[in-house]
Amino acid sequence: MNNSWNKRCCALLLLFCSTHPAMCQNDFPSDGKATPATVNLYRNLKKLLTAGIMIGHQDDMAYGVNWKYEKGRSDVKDVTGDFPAVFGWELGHIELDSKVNLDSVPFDKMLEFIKEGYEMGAVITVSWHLNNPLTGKSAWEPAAGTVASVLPGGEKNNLYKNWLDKVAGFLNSLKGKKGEFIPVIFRPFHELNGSWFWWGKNHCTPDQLKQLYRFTVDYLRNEKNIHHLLFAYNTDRFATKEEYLERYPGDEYVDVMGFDIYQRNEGNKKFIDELDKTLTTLESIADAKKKIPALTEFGYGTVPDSSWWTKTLWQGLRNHKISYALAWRNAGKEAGGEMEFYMPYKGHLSENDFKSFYRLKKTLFGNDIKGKHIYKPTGL
Ligand code: BMA
Repeated sequence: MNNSWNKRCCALLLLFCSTHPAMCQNDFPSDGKATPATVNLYRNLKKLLTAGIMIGHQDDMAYGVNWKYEKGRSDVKDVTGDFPAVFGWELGHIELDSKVNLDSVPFDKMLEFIKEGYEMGAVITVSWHLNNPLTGKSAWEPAAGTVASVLPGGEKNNLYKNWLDKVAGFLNSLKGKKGEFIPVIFRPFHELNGSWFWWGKNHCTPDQLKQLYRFTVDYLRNEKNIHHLLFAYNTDRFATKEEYLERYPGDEYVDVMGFDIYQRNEGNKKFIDELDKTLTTLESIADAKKKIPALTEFGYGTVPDSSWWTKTLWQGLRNHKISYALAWRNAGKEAGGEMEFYMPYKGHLSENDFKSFYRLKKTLFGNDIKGKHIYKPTGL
């Protein structure tokens, strides 16, 4: 290049950077138009990787074992005196215009809880167990052709767009005190390498899932003009890098890379080994792509082991630099009489061990991240 070309390029670059300052810094979310708070969150989440692992909980402020909607209450807080650092919420049934989600959480209450979490300086993540658009049945009832039916040209594409309009309506109502949008880590189509949901592995090709993911992100960004989201790509347990990336929609669509893992019948040692190994693979994939690794869901149903937190979970997590680990919901007694919870409550047999887990330097809860100002440019 000759000198005058150099000068012209430089001038253009300067002009571009003066109108798009955030984009000229190195680390930017996948959405080139992400709001300032979203960019700050993205960068601060990366910085926080060296500080420790934020511990999160689904539906934490809404209910716990034996209680519902008691202001300021949380099972995590009952046990530790502190809130989680990450709050997970669920949009399933918003697509039906329902006032409550599939777990009976009213959307108007959820909105207030999200605002509260944001004001505390915590991270907000949202999942969506949306119904099967082809059959009208639940997310867990796959039917051949569902994914194809919602893609452009498919018979349910208009219906799916209508559902996304409702998601967009909710996301657009998430505003902080100054009217700014509250950044959210949105993780659609989670556990996509399993086959229990209609978007799962046996019910569509890798290319169809990629198209579905991209369509969803593009629609929210470009048609609904939503720019306060970080997107999480989220499998279940996986064995290899190839398996993890088989359905990956592309770097322009993803900010957080995670997987879900639940301990079931395997012993502690097997669970620790698998968690440890899978996190190592995840970290190397996320590192190569400059994305944020996270344990997007975890749990050991009813935690039937009094030292599970420090002797099992922490043993699997301790050598890793991941952003957060989100425990699933403390539903309490289900309609059928069985108990569902993944965090201890006051009086639970793992309560004391959870306090020790809380005190570990590298587990981060509400008070640990409050002062980090993760939505500010000068955060941390
Ligand atoms: C599942 C269970 C269900 C719940 C669903 C969506 O893992 O907790 O009870 O309806 O998640 O939140």
